[in-house]
Amino acid sequence: MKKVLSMIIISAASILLFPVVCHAENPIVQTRYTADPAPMVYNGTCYLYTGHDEDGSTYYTMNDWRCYSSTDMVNWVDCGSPLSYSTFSWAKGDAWAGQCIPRNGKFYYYVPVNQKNGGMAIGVAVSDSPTGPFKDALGHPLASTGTGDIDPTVFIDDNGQAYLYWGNPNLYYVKLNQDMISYSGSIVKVPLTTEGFGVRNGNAQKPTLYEEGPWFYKQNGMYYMVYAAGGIPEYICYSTSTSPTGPWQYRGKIMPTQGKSFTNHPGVIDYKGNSYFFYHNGALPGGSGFTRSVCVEQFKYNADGTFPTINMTTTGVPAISNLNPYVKTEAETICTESGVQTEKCSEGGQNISNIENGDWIKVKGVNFGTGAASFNARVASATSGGNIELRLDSPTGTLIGTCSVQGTGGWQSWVNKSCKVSGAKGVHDLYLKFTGGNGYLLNVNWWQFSSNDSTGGKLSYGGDN
Ligand code: FUB
Repeated sequence: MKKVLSMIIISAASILLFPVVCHAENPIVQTRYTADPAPMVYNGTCYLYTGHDEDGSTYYTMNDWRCYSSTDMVNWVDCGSPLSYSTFSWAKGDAWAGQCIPRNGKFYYYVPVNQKNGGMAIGVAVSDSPTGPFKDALGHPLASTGTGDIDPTVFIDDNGQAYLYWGNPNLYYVKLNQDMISYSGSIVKVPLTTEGFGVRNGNAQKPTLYEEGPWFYKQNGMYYMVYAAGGIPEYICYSTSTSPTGPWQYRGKIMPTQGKSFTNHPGVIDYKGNSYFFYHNGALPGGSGFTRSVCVEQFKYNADGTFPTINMTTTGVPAISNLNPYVKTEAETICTESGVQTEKCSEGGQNISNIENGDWIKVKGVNFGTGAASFNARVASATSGGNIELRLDSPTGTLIGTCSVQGTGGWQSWVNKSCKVSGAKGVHDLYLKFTGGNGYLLNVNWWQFSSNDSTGGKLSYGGDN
């Protein structure tokens, strides 16, 4: 998706009173449409697995899943596509809402796909890495009831018993075996009672609020089932239980219907002492119910463990820590951007691509400490290149250096380029702004500053990561 400009919020009052341009940090991902967030914390990093609405989708055209990671909750690294529906030889499409979980050094990704012989079913893929690649663990579906087998959510209880819940309009569960790719007992259909899942008025077929997109977890001894509710348009409700298999008690609405997407889909985690609520809406340019985008809000549980009301914002969440510019940083580490895309890099991971004159990336909360001396970047260009302007706090902010890039003979022909930097001290939002002639200018794989102290940044950098 080549965007004209990421959402820019400029209130009339702020134009008059403060000449500050504030770029929205929700949606989290702006380089493509994403949906159905499934956050996972592993080894101190927050991974975010998402679905991927294809550009121009008019009915859930979704071919693969995407993965992003962050350690500060504002700058997200694009980890590429860990899994596609085509990984499952028995599937013909519809890479809908899934969830990944770690166990015994492996990662298990539960997803719904449309079977070649018809109907959605739950598959499971496995990998040695949270960012994949994942392989089909079975060569056939893990679970199928024949009715609405979508939106799996997985949780491992303190005693090691794992549960897989899923479904629309029904809610099913199975007890997974230790191997995470088989289950014991039969599939249980959860009774959707009004005590458990609220009351939906005027729909005899669906008398309770539960719709789809369950998110199952435990917090302070309480089991939570958070889910999309109410039909079209959806909102997010939740139920709780003292047991992993119910009975459930309906606890109310968390997020009202807001934004341009008629579906919504929750994902809830605690990370570094904060609680986060992920969801999707249609807030990117061109956004709709079929071209959605994942967002996140920070929240605090009430003292009794109930949820507050959470509203969608464009501001996003506060940073947990600052970014250290004196270590190699993947160029696809993005808070917000304008016009840039990401693609698979021949040197591993992703690189930023399709960069034209005026495009930029913002990396939030970069701590230059006592000062930066130079900037080094891994770049490639099949044309005659362009410039990377390094600016502070806005795309037109203080210029601290310009790295000039010439043609390298190919979009994946990588070379190192460096330039001198001055005037970068303390904490700033860093903008990489790209300038040059017509058409695509250059690609960037990674970048790194060096400091003007003799410790190579160790002293210069505040060290608050
Ligand atoms: O993304 C496709 C479907 O839309 C998901 O499976 C549902 O939860 C809804 O978000």
